[in-house]
Amino acid sequence: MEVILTAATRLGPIDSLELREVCLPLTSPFESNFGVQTFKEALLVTLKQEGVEAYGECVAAAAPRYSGETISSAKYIIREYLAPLLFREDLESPAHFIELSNWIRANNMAVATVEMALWDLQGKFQNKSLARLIGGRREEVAAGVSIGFQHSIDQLLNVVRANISAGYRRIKIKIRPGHDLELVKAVRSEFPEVPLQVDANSTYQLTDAKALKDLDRFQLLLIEQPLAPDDIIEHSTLQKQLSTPICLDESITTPDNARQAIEIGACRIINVKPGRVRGLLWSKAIHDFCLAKNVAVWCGGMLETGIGRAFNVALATLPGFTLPGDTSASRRYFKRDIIAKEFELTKNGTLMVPEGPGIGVELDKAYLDAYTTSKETLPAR
Ligand code: OSB
Ligand code: MG
Repeated sequence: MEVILTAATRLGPIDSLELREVCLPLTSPFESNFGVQTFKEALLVTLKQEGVEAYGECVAAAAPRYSGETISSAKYIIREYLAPLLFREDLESPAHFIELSNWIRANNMAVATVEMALWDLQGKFQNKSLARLIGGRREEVAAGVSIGFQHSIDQLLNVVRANISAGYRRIKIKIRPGHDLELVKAVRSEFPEVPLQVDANSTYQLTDAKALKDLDRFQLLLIEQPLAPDDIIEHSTLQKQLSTPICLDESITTPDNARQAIEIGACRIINVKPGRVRGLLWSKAIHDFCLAKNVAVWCGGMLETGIGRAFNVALATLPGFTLPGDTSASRRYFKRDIIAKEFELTKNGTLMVPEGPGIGVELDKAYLDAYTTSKETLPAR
């Protein structure tokens, strides 16, 4: 795509913003502490400016389980408070947008949706891939896979086996009290060497420390988010009792709380999801701090469509992303993704980083329209 622009030092005012909800069938049901998902409901935004389209994807779900945000709350925040910032003459950049929206408490997922679309727009205007725009140098990123709860241990082993054969570089399984030791033990006995980690999605309490301590002998890469999101202090108490590194996901919402969590020893690894931390600017700030402190980071996922996946992949090209991400191929999630050229797993167990301008993926618009459940355009005309 050729984009020729008059010396674009500013992004604003944006011509229009479209809010679109889609509902895509998943390849297989995904069961976690948040329930069983058979569809992915996603809120997508499209910014239009001087004939260029830029995209963003909100990681909020329909219900406020993983975080307090929902698709509806994000739409409300975007419509009422964020869209007006886009229509300002003086809007300069994603960083300027973050500054202008700084007064908005919480609602990180809503802000991230628009911030990321602005990065895509900036990349397209400057004819640079998002990965290069943010300073990433990798051409491919290591892919792990997150496996939900299964009906039986045999079924879990089947799924793990299939994903290892497919070439995924790391396996993550979900655990919860009463469904932890037996699962880890089964996977470890069949796959003694596979890089393995577990995700508890806040299902444990400090009084369950013994059950988590029992996992120390299985050489797990990490235990993700054992305790409640606000329990930073309790995580530091727990980490002292475990040799396996704790990795925080839900708890980490800002560069400041990431720094505090590391300073008090609440975690030794961070799962960065740009959609959870207001977008790429804060993701990069968390990355930069962790890199300086020698704390590993990796890029998590929220079952994103090809749009959100492209942002995650670009982020994971930064040097501090040293562990494989939950950045799996399109096919692991969807019968069919909304992008024209789906993300595929390479022979090396990686995803290739798109090289085109911005997020570098094109939409399959007819398919997208067929799976759209609602659409509105701002400013309302
Ligand atoms: O906790 O990492 C999580 C999916 C939805 C919400 C939260 C989480 C997840 C996953 C899947 O584990 C990650 C992915 O493959 O996108
Ligand atoms: Mg998680």
